Amino acid sequence: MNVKLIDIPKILNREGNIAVLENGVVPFDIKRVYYLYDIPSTSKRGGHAHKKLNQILIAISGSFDVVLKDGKNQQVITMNKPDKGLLISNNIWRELENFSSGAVCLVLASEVYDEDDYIRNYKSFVAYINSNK
Ligand code: T46
Repeated sequence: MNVKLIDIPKILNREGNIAVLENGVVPFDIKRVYYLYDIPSTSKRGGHAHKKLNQILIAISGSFDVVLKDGKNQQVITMNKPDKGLLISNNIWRELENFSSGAVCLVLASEVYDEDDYIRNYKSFVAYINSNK
């Protein structure tokens, strides 16, 4: 599946750590940054795929699960470390769930927001990827 966990370079310090994302670590030019916060633990976010957009998700605080589907296989990745980034390429269905209290999901995105880039229906997603093979 076209997803990858990235180790974010960090500078460890007894007084507190710094994690740094710069060119070379992020495999695309960042055009947008957003974050999900104040998320009720029962929330389910995502439930869509993107035609073009590539993104990196980071659990800046707390934890959550990311369910990933490519139309054939499914995988669940628990995000719970602020020095790990989950690179999700285009054409991957994602669902975010099991948010811990205080969880914050930071997202680095390769494109500005465009609702036309979303596929928000799973059947349409499967039809879309099969038609692009
Ligand atoms: C993703 C997951 C991790 C905007 O107007 N601009 C934006 O940049 C974003 C991200 C959203 N919106 C609007 C669109 C909807 O009216 O905010 C509303 C909620 O968006 P959505 O239902 O897409 O939120 P999530 O949390 O389900 O998904 C978001 C991203 O859209 C998505 O790309 O991978 O976070």
